[in-house]
Amino acid sequence: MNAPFKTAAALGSDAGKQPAPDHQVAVIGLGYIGLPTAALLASYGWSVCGVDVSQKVVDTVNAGGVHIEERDLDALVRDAITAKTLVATTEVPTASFYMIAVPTPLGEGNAPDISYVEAAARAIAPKILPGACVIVESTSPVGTTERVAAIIAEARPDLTVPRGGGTEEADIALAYCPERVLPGRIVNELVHNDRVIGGVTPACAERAAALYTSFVKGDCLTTTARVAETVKLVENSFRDVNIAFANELSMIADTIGVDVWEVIRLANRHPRVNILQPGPGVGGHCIAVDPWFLVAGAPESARLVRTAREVNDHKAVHTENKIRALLEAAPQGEVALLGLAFKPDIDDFRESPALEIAEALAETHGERILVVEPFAEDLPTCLAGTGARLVTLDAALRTAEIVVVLVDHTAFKHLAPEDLAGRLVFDTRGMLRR
Ligand code: SAJ
Repeated sequence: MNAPFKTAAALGSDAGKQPAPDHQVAVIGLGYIGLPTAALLASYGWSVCGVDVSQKVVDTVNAGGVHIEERDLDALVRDAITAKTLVATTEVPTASFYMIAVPTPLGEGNAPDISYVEAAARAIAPKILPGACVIVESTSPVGTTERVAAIIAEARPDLTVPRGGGTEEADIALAYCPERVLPGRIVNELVHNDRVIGGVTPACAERAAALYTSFVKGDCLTTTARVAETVKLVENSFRDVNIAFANELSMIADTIGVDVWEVIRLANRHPRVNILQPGPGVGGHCIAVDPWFLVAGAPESARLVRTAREVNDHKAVHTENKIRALLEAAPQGEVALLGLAFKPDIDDFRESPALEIAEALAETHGERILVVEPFAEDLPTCLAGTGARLVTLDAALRTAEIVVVLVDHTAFKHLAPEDLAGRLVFDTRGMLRR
């Protein structure tokens, strides 16, 4: 198709402007999404420059190492560094594609903080050449891609920057393409999941799609930037709302005295019912955060989404209170807390309800807490000095009178009824029933 933005070659000859180089990608932010994406692009023949503000991260990657645990990532990075198709730096280079994969945390009052995305846009602006394409991957409130366009337009009056709804020719392209990969399966899902690619204009979406179709085996579906931004928030809100239903059911079941796991197991035998699993609350940097971005965009309308967040946050308090009751029931006993991660078989403790519960309990009962977490070498800082101890599962089972399953790590799944006989047991994940 004829792109309404000017191609690099055209600009190089007829506009007298130097065009963006071909086949070079700059990935801004070498975290859980940026680093796997950068290494994967490198393995698909792109010349990739990974950019991070942390010199330590840059040095680790340039040495062929990784600073995060993720299946298959270490080999991918090592191979790309050895092949010199990936290099890391703290400075944004000139490239044909810029991919922004920086954090978008929650600020005051659960308002989205897009300052890292804005900083990335400011760093890209002086380097960008005609024909280049900027893609935002960070989970963002609706309108963020247009904000990036505005920042670049302000810094570069010499360039024609595309505007929302516009179709006129532009010097650069801008798009939003949300990551949707599951921690623990990132490398596989980067290749196999479908992608939603939203352009500030239709031509921008096509330009960005050229990057994704080079390595994605799923479908690459194009739309507008605002729709793509909303899609991402909706996906994670959908899951949060559904987990909130399961968590609310578990609290209702506690009140009316029925076994929630049995209720869910049997209800799910209905052909159109599929209830998710209750737990100690919802964690991670995505599902526990992103719904607030949707709420911030339409606070009056987003009542169910807000309530789901509140229900899931409250589930952690409910769980903590149930453990406190067990501590009172066995006043001299130690409690073994199994797991601190936000979900099974990962080393990620961000927004983890298990960690939050352990921290709250340690404030009052530190000396009685035995933490078992195969993915931690040391106690997290918030537990250090509280009296809580990090021990092996075997050591915990030697003395603990109370056993609480907070995370259903595979390493705990061999626990048998005889291992727990004579103890007070609270299984927040239903692991022991499976
Ligand atoms: N959880 C439950 N019960 C369940 C399922 C999950 O309590 O039945 C809890 C988990 O224990 C965890 C939290 O929810 O604390 C989130 O875990 P998750 O596995 O549902 O999701 P994440 O945060 O690892 O990844 C999600 C994914 N989004 C969706 O499934 C819609 C992933 O595809 C996204 O890319 C990712 O968020 C992200 O980065 O946004």
